[in-house]
Amino acid sequence: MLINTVQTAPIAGQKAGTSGLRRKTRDFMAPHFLENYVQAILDGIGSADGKTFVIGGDGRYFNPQAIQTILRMAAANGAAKAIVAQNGLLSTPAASNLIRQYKTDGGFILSASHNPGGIDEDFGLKFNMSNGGPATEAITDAIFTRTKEITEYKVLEAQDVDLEQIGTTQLDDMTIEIVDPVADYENLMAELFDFDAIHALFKGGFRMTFDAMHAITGPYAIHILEDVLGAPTGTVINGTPLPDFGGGHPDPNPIWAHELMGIMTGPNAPDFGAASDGDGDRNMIVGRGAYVTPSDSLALLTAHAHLAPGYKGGLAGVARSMPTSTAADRVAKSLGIPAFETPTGWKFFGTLLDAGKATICGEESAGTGSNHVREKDGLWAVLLWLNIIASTGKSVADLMTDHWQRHGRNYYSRHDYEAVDSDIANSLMDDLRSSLPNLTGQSFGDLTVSKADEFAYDDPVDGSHTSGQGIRVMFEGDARVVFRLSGTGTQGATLRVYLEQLETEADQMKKDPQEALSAVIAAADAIAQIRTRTGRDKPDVIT
Ligand code: VG1
Ligand code: CO
Repeated sequence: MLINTVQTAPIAGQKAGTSGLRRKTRDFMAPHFLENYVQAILDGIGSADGKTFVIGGDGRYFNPQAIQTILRMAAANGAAKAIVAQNGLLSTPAASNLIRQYKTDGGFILSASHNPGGIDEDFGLKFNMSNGGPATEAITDAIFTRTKEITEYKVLEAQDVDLEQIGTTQLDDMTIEIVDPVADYENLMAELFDFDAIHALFKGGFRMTFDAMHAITGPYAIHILEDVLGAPTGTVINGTPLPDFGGGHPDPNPIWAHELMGIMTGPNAPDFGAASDGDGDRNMIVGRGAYVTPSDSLALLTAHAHLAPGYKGGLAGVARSMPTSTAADRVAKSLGIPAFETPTGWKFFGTLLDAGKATICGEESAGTGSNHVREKDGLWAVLLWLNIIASTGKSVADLMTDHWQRHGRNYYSRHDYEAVDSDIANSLMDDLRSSLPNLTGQSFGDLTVSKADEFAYDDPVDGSHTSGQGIRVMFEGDARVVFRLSGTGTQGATLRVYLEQLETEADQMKKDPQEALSAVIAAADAIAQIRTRTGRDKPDVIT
């Protein structure tokens, strides 16, 4: 075999963000960039020698070429085997499942998730560990260190591998197993959910629209919803994965999934609507004329999960990321189970899931999942909702109204200011940080600050400490604002402002969220001077 050892310069500063490394596609395509990062990963995890990896991606531009490079490098670095999804198309949750099911040493997931795709857009690469979850901070730090010192990488000189045929092939000494990406995932879902009840629901005339947003979930959703569960053909829209996602942002929120929102609020709207993101790990849930915020979705799923066969014994606990609303905590309290609060990013749920402390986890950004894999899982959430609807016979709107009457309603919204000048964003956060000691007791309109801090986390399982995870300002009367800079953007900085206000009066549950939150929104601006500093008069995206 011909292994080339290529001399190269370090690619310093390639630090993985919230969910792997994301850069402009052209950066990833630049000479040696992808190769250096892949070698840094293989070095950062110890070595590739004798190991088995899962490889696949969300189908975006450069996915096929990048997979071939990773295969050649894994082989040159001594990997024993690669399990590759047919045509390299693999959703993030399905990848997590394959890593676990085949007891591999980890996997390479090629995705920039909700970021747009194309040669002028974004690409990403993430390494998941043998538990199926995103690499921990210790591993991503080791990879980052390697990016700064790397001087050479190993790559096999070989032809591209044909990834179209399911079966086994060789790349020199490395075995490549090409698998059907949907089959194993479908089996897992069939174990967790009452497929017969959902089948009967569709048979009874229940209608839904699933918007795959031209991203990876199309084939999974068409097979599971239409072929297996009997939903009518056409239930899944935008179901063919495209390298540029049809020019859209595959981000499942009312802004980017506006086609679905139009259908759900239009005449003849179906009973249920859902969408998923670029790599299939996030979800949007909407009833007829009733959008469900992700934080509320997590709370509702926590309250009703026992209706699905996979969770009939109840939940060990629920975990949410810090900026996610406290709605799930209120359910946990009523169920008598623990609620955990972690930093943003799925990697922080891994230890809790592995230790059996949490069964369901979720984030305000529309990621929900459970201990069935170690990633958030868009279709899983959709199927659990369908299972709950089938078991209760209630509509989405009625389920939510009942939920609020029982637990109170946490009005919630996230305001994003995108592509802000990095210096401006950083100084805004720095100044906020320095103002923290003086905030307590100050009033902004009718709201008085009860506590203000910067979130840090001590993992209750492995004891690891993570700091600088967002600035929280709590107000008397169960209101809160959180300020945080995104770790997934590729252009300038994105400031995320998370707003929350609890309402427990039964007759106050039907307000427009922006209206219900107006006092918190005003306080947030007064505290951080967002408009003055960024020169923006409103957020770019409100979800
Ligand atoms: C965003 C979300 C976060 C999510 C992350 C990855 O991160 O806020 O909750 O875990 O995306 O999701 P940030 O740092 O931009 O706020 V995905 O679907 O892009 O893998
Ligand atoms: Co995603």
